[in-house]
Amino acid sequence: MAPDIASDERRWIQATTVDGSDSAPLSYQQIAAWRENGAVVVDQLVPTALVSQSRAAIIAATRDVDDQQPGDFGSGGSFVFPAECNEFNQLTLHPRLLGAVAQLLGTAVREIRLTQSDLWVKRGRSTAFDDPYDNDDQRIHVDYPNHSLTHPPEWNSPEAVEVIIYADDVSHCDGATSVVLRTGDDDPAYQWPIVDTPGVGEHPWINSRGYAESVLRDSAPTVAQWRAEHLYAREQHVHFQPGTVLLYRHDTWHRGTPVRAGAHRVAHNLTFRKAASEWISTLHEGWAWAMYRRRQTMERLIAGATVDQRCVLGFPKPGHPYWTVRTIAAVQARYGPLGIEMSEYSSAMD
Ligand SMILES: O=C(O)CCC(=O)C(=O)O
Ligand SMILES: [Fe+2]
Repeated sequence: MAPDIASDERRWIQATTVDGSDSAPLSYQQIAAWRENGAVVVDQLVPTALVSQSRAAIIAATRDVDDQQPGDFGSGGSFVFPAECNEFNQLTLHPRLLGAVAQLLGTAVREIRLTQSDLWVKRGRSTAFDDPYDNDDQRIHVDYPNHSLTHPPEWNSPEAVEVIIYADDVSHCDGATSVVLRTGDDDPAYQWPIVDTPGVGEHPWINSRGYAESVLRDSAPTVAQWRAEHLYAREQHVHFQPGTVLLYRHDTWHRGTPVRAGAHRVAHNLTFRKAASEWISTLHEGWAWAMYRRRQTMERLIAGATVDQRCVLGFPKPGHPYWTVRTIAAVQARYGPLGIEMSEYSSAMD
């Protein structure tokens, strides 16, 4: 197991401020950090007010949860897109966030798709919970195995962006995400293929660091040794305040670390993929179930969204062969009562 590192000895990744336009918010250096090192941490990408309002909503909704029980990732489906929280939905499709994702993937906003948006209250425990599947002190991992049916493409052709929006201050709650920044093509941490992680191939799926590394020490000692030397020993921790955003990738080594006893860390986890990468699946129930709800939250979101935001949910873009005079009229008939504006779809037919 890797040694515990006191927080004053930690190497921190500090956020840099975003100051570009809404459609291209990130600087060349911020994009290069993500593309080369696998992660970049930024401030002022999304409005902090939306972050704190979503935080307040989930804290209120989960007031009765026992802090000392084992915790799994995410909200268990209770706070996923589309949620009954306008601020959370707005953050999920915030134009500056979409602009940043498109910059990182080198594509247009209309060519990206949302596949995850989940809010997670991670609760600090007074005593560690002794369970291999507990999320408090995670094993170092990459995320692709529970998003993609395949393996991430070659490093220089990324197809997905992962996002964590933090709603708390790390100096009050701990729970910093740790990341291993890639140093170049011959970085021993990033040799191809990326399979030496619990849950891939013969390595059993275990979440908790202590259990995962001890099982690997028995079953695959060279893998355990490599993970200790090249992954845990190189961890750097994300320094966050409310509104800080970590942008990383499906092939970036990282993990969640324990939250301070008694504290709550609220984090909004999102994933966007390129439209063509259909092997990256939507992580939670998704939009179809959401349209089986009496409140019509999803339908209202579609009607009120911009054309770009609709595309990110998979709605056909203007000019797509789906659109004919008759389909435009039919979709107008469905969403017109909810206020949809469809002139851009009609003009693209001319
Ligand atoms: O919570 C964090 O800081 C990271 C979580 C994570 O990596 C995961 O659950 O896959
Ligand atoms: Fe992860």
